Amino acid sequence: MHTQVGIVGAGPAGLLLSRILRRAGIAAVVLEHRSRAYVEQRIRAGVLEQGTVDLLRAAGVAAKLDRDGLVHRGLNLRFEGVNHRLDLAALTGGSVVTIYGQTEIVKDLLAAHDADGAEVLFNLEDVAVSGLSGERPTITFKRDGHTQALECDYIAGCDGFHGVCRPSIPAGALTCSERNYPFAWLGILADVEPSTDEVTYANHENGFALLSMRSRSVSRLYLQCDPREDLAAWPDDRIWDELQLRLGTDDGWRLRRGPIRDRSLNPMRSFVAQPMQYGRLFLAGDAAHIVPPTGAKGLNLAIADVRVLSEALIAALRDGRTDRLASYSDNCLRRVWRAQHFSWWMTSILHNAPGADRFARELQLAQLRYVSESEAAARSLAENYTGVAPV
Ligand code: FAS
Ligand code: PHB
Repeated sequence: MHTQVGIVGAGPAGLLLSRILRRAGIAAVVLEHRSRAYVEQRIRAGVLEQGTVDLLRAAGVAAKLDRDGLVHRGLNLRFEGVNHRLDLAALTGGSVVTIYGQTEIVKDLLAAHDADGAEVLFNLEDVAVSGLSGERPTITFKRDGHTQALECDYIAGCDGFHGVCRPSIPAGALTCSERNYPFAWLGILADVEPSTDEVTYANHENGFALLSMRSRSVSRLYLQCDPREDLAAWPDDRIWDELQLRLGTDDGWRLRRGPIRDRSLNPMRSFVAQPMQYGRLFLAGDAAHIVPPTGAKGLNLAIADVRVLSEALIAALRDGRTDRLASYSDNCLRRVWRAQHFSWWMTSILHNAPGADRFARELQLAQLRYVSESEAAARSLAENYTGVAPV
């Protein structure tokens, strides 16, 4: 078998890349080792930058997003018992974010593939890539017990942090940088009306908490916990009590409670592999970089990589120009590192690291007060959060 672009991974990066390439007349095949049901139900990100919304619209997969997405013009920071709203739109000359679950984006992209008759290969085993430095990189995989080979002109590694593409690059060809954080997020999805109109981040002496949402009737909340936490030790009441404590304000604000239909423990890390390419393999999304979700950047970074990679692949395969492929990694990494810094900074001012001393705590509060009182400081956060910060 042969295709122009073999795409490993049916997450948002792989599916959007496939969609854009196919609309440009480029042949692409998506290969996924999980089932379609698993991929569609994986609960992850929720905050979309305008650039992400724009690219989804341009790819013709934003009808539901435009109908159901919640446009947010601000966000809230809570600390020392007080809520501080940052007017993102006013601070950035009109930039906003849109709340729309990553699961919905994946479903919308799969529906578009269905409508086009574009096949996504699910439930594959032993996916592997080879021949990366040659003219015919190849993806091998097992399907229904039979090993098959897909020869490609190019391979896009969109297989996430735990995928096979990045590890297939010779160790000496990559420089990996990382930070592992001494805490994780316990996340819940609850069938209850969100208790704030906009995303709310809280720094409490017990730890970080976040109130987000997926619709006007579904809340998405997180609280900082130990990475080794046992979810069984967190019955519903304990989760709600701790969220109320950390998100509570001195004016008696109450958190609405409801049935929790999903809970998960998410480790926190910062990671970058550079360059994001080797031979005819190009990494996009979590396969190349991971950010702590505090800055709501992970999904947006993945989509931004796809914008650059899709344009470069189209230039090479349709127009015969390979210069943009040659500069793909350089064109991504400045944005990636800007998002890395912002995500690390948001994480450092909002989480209580185990063993943090008084000095560290006072530094956090000083930064939070500065962001809440200084227009210049607030504008910096707003520019980065909405994705309009200069890289
Ligand atoms: P993905 O990981 O989404 O997709 C990779 C795909 O490749 C998966 O379908 C996987 O099954 C497949 N794959 C892996 N190995 C394979 C193989 N060998 N062969 C074939 N297929 C293979 N970001 C935010 O902005 N906010 C959040 O709150 C947030 N929460 C997160 C919670 C969790 C648990 C995780 C892991 C990430 C979270 N993120 C969050 C980040 C997340 O949204 C990612 O940035 C986003 O999924 C990136 O998309 P992809 O790069 O497509 O990678
Ligand atoms: C979410 O809605 O899942 C979300 C919102 C903001 C974040 C991270 C996750 O920083």
